[in-house]
Amino acid sequence: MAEKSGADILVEALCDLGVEIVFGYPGGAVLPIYDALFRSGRIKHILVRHEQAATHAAEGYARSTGKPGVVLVTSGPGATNAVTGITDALMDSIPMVVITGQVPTALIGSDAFQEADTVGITRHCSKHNYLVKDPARLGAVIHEAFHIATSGRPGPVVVDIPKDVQVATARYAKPGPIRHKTYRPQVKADPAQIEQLVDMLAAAERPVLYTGGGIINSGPMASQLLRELVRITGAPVTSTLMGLGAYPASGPQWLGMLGMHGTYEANMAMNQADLVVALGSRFDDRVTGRLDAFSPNSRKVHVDIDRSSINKTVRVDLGIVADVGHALEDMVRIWKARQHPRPDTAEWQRRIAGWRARKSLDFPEDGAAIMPQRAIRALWEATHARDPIITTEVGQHQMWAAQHFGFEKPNTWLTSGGLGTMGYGLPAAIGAQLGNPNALVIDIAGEASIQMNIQELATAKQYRLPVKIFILNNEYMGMVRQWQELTYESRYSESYSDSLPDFVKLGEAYGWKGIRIERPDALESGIAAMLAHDGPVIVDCMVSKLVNCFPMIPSGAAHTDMILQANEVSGTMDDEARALV
Ligand SMILES: Cc1cc2nc3c(=O)[nH]c(=O)nc-3n(C[C@H](O)[C@H](O)[C@H](O)COP(=O)(O)OP(=O)(O)OC[C@H]3O[C@@H](n4cnc5c(N)ncnc54)[C@H](O)[C@@H]3O)c2cc1C
Ligand SMILES: Cc1ncc(C[n+]2csc(CCOP(=O)(O)OP(=O)(O)O)c2C)c(N)n1
Repeated sequence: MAEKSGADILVEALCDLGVEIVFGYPGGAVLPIYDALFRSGRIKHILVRHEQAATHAAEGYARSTGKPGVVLVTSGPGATNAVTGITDALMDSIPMVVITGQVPTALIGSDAFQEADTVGITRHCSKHNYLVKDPARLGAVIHEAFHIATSGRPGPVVVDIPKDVQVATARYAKPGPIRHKTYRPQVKADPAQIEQLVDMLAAAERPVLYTGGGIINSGPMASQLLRELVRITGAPVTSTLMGLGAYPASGPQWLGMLGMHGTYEANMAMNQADLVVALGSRFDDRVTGRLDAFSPNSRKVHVDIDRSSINKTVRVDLGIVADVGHALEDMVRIWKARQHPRPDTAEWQRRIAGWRARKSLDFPEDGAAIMPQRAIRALWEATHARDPIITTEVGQHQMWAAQHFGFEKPNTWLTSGGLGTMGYGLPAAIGAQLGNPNALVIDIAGEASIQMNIQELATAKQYRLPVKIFILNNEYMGMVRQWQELTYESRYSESYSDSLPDFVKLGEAYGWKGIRIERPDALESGIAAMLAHDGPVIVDCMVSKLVNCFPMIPSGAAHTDMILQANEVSGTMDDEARALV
């Protein structure tokens, strides 16, 4: 077997792993790899305009396709620019492999040109990382990196490759199945625990399924099984921000999202439940609110592939380590084998209907200006038949999208949940469009967030990607302004953008079509014009400036202390609920 350079080994290993697309940006410390990519011609390289965008594009590709995203950046600033996206992928459990160039081995530690301690910097924000010093190990390391990124709880893995290792030669053969010494994620649950869970579900009078991003991670089958479990048990379903689409928003048992900006019915059901079954969700603080008041009367079960997630913030009565897809399959099988009838939860459903009747997502209209919630609903009306993929930036627009755009399918909602990274949405849309060339992909944005990776307009243009950006332009960093209004007596410190670009002209400068929507009566026609154009379009939708996003549970408050609208600031708990707490 002939020897090859480390760079050629890397490219061959990526091909063996089925990698079709790499998001990257070149530099001195990765030139041998760029040369190997050029000579091979087997992998499509997407040249982004900033390394942070490469990582978010890889996340968007991964979340929308289920395949790992791959990133290639140079040493020093290339690697440090990628750190935000690596951290984002860790927080949201996104499978990603990031290849970074490093200065030659002999220069490591000498403050060489463009040297950064990439392994040190990414130690706490990656699932695992490597510094490869021997070209003979490179092939095996790449295969192992993909195994770790995609198995168990998915996450980002960084492989730092010094330039001399890219040039030196060694032999490479595709390895067999990876068997790591210590890393063995548990995917099948203990059968006795699933039996116990089924017993608990059959006996519950007020059950709630609290689903999360883990169901999306597990693959489309898990969503199908969740739907089947709900059909046979009749249990109501809520979801975290990260799990939207796993159960359809049009489904009969759908409670809506829970947590800080969740619906009244979802949070009240969690508060009053006698059984909470967490399926691939992690009891995030935006979900639990005040911990000692979180679902005080329920028994709790947590199904999670990451053992360390269980009992991390909320103590549960039954912790089940498993891939949630396998656990759901076992639950459905056992429930059916026992021929359990659908439990009679009529009384529970009646109470939920009462909470739902408060219509917590309703909003007042502003005759003169476009209400942002109305804009999201109009976007949904015009596009839902095409099953669009929606990405977002971070802020009020993100929450309004989560509340008002009904998601029916998994892998169609891509958002930065754990890190809350402004600048995520446009590159994520680019990655999603590349992974789903025929899909309608829309980034719902705020005018502040979109500027954080605005340079990526050029990337979409270069690769002829018909991505749409829909900006809800309120001229404020709206989410910051809302917190300032509610907790700092409306002292709007630095949350107004005095100088904004003309987004229509900016889009045109990059070769995009630009559309401005200014009045409520132009909303539908503006959206239609956006959809009619088969290239990239940026829409600057001017919305009512001072609207707040409700419902809202103030940070650290209990689910029962929800603000429904500005004039209903507390005490939304109904008498029935008050009696039980
Ligand atoms: C401005 C803003 C406001 C927000 N408000 C809200 C809000 O109101 N409500 C809300 O819900 N969130 C909100 N979030 C998001 C929040 O910060 C968290 O990101 C989110 O709640 C976490 O979702 P999750 O529990 O589904 O966990 P994820 O981060 O998706 O983690 C998934 C969990 O499932 C496990 N898992 C992964 N794969 C599998 C598998 N195959 N099988 C089994 N388990 C698996 C993981 O180990 C992990 O524990 C907000 C974010 C922002 C930026
Ligand atoms: C990189 C980054 N910096 C700061 C923040 C804090 N932050 C959260 S929301 C927000 C304002 C977002 O404004 P905009 O994009 O206009 O959206 P809006 O809330 O108005 O819908 C800020 C600054 C963040 N989430 N990410």
